[in-house]
Amino acid sequence: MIDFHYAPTPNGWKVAIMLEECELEYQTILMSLANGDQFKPEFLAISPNAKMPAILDRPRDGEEVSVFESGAILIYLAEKTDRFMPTDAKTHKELLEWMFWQVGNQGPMAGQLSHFVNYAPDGQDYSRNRYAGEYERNLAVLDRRLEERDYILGDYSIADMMAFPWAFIAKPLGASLDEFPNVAAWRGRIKERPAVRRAIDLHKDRQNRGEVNAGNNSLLYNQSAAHFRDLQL
Ligand SMILES: N[C@@H](CCC(=O)N[C@@H](CS)C(=O)NCC(=O)O)C(=O)O
Repeated sequence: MIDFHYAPTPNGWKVAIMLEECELEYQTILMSLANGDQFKPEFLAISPNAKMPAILDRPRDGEEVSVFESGAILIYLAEKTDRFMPTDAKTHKELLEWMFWQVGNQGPMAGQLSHFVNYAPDGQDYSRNRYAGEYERNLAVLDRRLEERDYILGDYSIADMMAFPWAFIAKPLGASLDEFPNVAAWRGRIKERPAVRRAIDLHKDRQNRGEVNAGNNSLLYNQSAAHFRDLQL
């Protein structure tokens, strides 16, 4: 059984998609980021950066393993199941390149853009434009990569699961995919996968009833910074 510490955000969806694709046995531990679940000692014990997603794998016949950072989690699950990860040396090298591209480029730029689109006070045009430009630059990088392929590595893999969620929400982030037809087609292909639909819909009933608060508001971000300042004192 895998404990999946989760809130319904793009970073959470990456892991939800892989768990659903592999039909692994898991239970979600739904987090309220706005209420500070990420700072609870039991969560920090498995995710020291105080961010979800994180997992605790509790195999019947082995030792418990905790993993934080979405990319590390997907690689761990791909190695555990032997699925969605290429084994030949050249494509494996490309997998690492695109995983690192996602966590070092697309993810942080999209996350910051989301903050400025959704939560920052008005009058932050420089920052918002900076992140919008970087988000679109990353869409352009992905679009070029998809010119002659259906998926980032040719076959569907964890590289696609990493990059899909932030492209999935391009419109709410204020970006159009019209200029990125390869990304638009790739997004459409992935969106129709049953496992992806199940992952995105995880706890949707509870979200609709207002019981789930992913809660990335500006208060949360300020709390987060303050929490770490306190820890350093
Ligand atoms: N690089 C991390 C990013 C994770 C991340 O930013 N998680 C956000 C939600 S999408 C979070 O837990 N935020 C809580 C906070 O900032 O206090 C990953 O890919 O796992």
